[in-house]
Amino acid sequence: MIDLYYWPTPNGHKITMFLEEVGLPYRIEPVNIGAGEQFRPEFLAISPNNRMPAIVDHVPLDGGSPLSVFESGAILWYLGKKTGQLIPADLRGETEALQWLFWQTAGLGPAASQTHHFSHYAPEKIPYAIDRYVQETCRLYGVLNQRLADRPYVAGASYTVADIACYPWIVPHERQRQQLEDFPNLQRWFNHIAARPATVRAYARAPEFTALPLSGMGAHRGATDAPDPHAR
Ligand SMILES: N[C@@H](CCC(=O)N[C@@H](CS)C(=O)NCC(=O)O)C(=O)O
Repeated sequence: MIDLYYWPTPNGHKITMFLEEVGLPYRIEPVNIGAGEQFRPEFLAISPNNRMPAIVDHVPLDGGSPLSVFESGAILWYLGKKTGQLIPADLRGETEALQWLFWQTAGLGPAASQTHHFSHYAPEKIPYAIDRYVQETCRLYGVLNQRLADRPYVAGASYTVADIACYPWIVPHERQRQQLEDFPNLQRWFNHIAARPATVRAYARAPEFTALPLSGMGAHRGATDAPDPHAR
């Protein structure tokens, strides 16, 4: 059994997408980031960066005590290795998946997150900051669009953790002031992943948590991403 520390944001959706795709049993432990639950000592013990998602694997492959993992990219990689799924088996395919996974966590995720912040949450609208992050997000969409020009998936011929990492950050494209029509290869890939039954099941988990009573959602100063209103 996997315990998933989760809130319905793009980084949270990545892990439900993976778990639904491979059919690994999991139990969701909600971490209401709007209410500051990411700072609870019991959560910090498994996620010292006070961010969700995180997991605890109660049956790790080495047969040892429960193993915790934080950082969405590391969690996807850990679960891919554990299950032998969604990471290509050959060296070159694996390296493609790994580098695009890093590209998402180091590039697309932070840029899109800052776009959300400065466009929608910052108490003061700063045109320079909004333009900077909207333009960087646009550049990254262009990189992904080009990458998908001659292959169906981000890492190549098969669906991998790299696709799962990217998809939830494209879902709120309107909030990032991007139009998918401007990126036809990305749009084709996006529509294909949106229709996967596992993607539909993963996003169907979100409303259970957004429906929970929230104490101060969006008021917490450190919170970078409130729940995704585009969650489906
Ligand atoms: N690099 C981290 C980012 C995780 C992250 O930023 N999570 C946000 C929600 S999407 C969070 O927990 N925010 C709480 C806070 O800012 O205090 C990952 O990929 O897991």
